[in-house]
Amino acid sequence: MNSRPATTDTTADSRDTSGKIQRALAQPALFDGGPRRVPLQQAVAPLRDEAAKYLVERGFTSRPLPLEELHHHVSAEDQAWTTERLSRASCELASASPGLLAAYHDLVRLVAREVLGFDVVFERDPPLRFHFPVPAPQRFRAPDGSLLTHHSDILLGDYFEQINMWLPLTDAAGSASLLATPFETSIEVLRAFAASVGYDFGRFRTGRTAFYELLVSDDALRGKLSAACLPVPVRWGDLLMFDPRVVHGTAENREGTTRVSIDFRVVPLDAYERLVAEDAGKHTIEGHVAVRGGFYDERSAFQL
Ligand SMILES: O=C(O)CCC(=O)C(=O)O
Ligand SMILES: [Fe+2]
Repeated sequence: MNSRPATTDTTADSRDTSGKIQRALAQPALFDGGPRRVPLQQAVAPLRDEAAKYLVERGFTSRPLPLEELHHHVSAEDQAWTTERLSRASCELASASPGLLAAYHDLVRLVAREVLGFDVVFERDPPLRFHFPVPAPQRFRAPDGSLLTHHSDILLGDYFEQINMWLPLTDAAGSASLLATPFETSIEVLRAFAASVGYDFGRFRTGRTAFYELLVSDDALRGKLSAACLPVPVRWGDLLMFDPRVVHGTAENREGTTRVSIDFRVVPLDAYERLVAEDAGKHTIEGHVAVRGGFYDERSAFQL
């Protein structure tokens, strides 16, 4: 941790001793700033079927139902937000069902081979999220009471080299969908956050809560971000790929429809090898060591 008081430094570079944050934020945007939309309806149809079956297997519904109508059938208790995830019905894929996990692997294989055209390591156990039209909890609120879930996954420890994948299994628009900020504004806001933690890389990559606190205290920054971070309307099966520096978030769903989605992170295999060597294989993401067999699947996408 950088213990030098930020006020004695005159430039960001002098605080960011390794230059790591500066360099990472200066890299060109992936996908022209993205999110890039890739229509994959045919490949995603099995995931929709498996998600409907999972809900029956776990007793959330009595029969496989259209996912967008779930809020009429799942109990109010199972729709409510929990501390770890959007709702009790939400889960991690690997623990959900073998069918769902197999459909996820098929999709990762296709994305690497047909969409990206290069091999990647991929998240072993990503979330299947059910975003029901119910009130959100009081945490992560702005002073005006609106939900302030904005973040970049970099602030959760994810690597700058990552590609974020967000896959809706239902149509989604407005507050039911993902909120995303244009790349330039995202970088501007992340630079402001980096300055607020003295360009300390350790504080930056664990900065999710500090980022929220900065937004609460800085009205101008919060105003700029809230105005720029807007819903991305999607059809089910439209994969959104985006640069991990894109600041994104979840709104309180006021649309009267259920949104179901899977979000998973991938890292190009060559970047992964370099990062693991740099971090000596010790870095953790969400409590898992950021290595194959830990946060990432043992196999690369081409090995599936
Ligand atoms: O699905 C959401 O509402 C949030 C997703 C997210 O934060 C992510 O994909 O990293
Ligand atoms: Fe995220």
